[in-house]
Amino acid sequence: MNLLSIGGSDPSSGAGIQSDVKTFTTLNAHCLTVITAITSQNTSSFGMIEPVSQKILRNQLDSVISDFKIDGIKIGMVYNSQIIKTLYQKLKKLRIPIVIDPVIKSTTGGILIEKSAISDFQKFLIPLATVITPNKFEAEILSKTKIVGKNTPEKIAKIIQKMGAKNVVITGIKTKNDQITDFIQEKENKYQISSDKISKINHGSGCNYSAAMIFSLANKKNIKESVKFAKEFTYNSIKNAKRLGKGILITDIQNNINVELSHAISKFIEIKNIYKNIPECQTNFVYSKQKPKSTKDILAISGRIVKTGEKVTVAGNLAYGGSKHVATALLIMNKKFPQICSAINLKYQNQTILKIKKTKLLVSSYDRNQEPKSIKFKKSTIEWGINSAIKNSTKVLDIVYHKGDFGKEPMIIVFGKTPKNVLEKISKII
Ligand code: PXL
Repeated sequence: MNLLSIGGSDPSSGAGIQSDVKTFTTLNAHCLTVITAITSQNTSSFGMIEPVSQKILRNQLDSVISDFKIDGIKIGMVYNSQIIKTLYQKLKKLRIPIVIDPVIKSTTGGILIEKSAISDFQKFLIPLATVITPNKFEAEILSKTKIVGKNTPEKIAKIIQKMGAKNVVITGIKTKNDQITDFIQEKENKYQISSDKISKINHGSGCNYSAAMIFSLANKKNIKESVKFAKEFTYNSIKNAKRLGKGILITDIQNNINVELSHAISKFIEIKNIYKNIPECQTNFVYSKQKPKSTKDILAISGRIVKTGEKVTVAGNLAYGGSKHVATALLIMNKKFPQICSAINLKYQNQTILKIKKTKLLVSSYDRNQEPKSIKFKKSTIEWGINSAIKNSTKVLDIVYHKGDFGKEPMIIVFGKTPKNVLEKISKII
């Protein structure tokens, strides 16, 4: 997948083009770039801006558009009217999802668009937007209206939508009780999505949000799914933000639960003949937050990895609470061995067990027949099973299996610290 980021260069690599290269690369997409301006800035202060000439801007756009099949475009810093009009001329005929992040001011105080360019931004760029992602401050500038009282988020979003954006997402609209709420105005419907707020002044989160959004849209996800993905991605980037310079933190997209699990699932379904290891009840691949309290803290595929002939496909999206069975097994394992955060279930085959026994992987099993009737109806069998398989083990187990019961399919569950770690173990046993 090729995604194009159009925006300014940030030498601190916290925001702008450099940040988008990191995001798209992490998401396994190829990042094309068209630079509109060069800024000098670091984590403490903003220096200066030099917009590029119309000639080199046009040439950059022609080079990428003439060569690549572009699946999505993100537009960030545009700085002046000339840049805006050139972008409009080159992009207006393309039928590709476009996310516009209307960047106005940097956290360190840099003004990223000339005041005189705002009206051309509204006139030429906003109509190109599949989604526009202003934060509260940017939405107020674009609509020339403060969000307060009768001037509700909906009213402000509709003003921006009237300028031509198909969908408007106003981020950070309300922050209350440690929650942060985004307001979404689609063509017909409107809604809010809230998530936990992390109070960390950072550099990069706005760029992470809009970049994750175009990635999701380019993957044919709808607006709501894309907002959820962008929120989750950004939440993690802020949570992992690091003090790399002397000033504010820079967001970090490396340790992202969502991304790690998606990568591992993509790798898993590409394993040769993997369909032979998918059980009748299909497969789930799960990854937990640290210290999960319930299966709601465990990310999983809301459908399953399903067998379709000799191929396997992923049905559904990643969602917390998306698995009951494998997630419950992981929850129990994690209680005893907190470093174990990922698991997958595979079809039980004698040949797999023989292979496992030839490796150094630690394996245990349980017999469903041994489950006391008294708890059979109170707790889930998997809970009892994993507990009984691990109770005598002082070392971290890699694999737990059972041979089934009347009407119950036998199963192998592979555990690991991360999805990547689980994949490494799978490669040794199949
Ligand atoms: O986060 C918005 C942004 C976008 N692009 C560039 C920036 C910033 C914020 O500092 O510098 C180039």
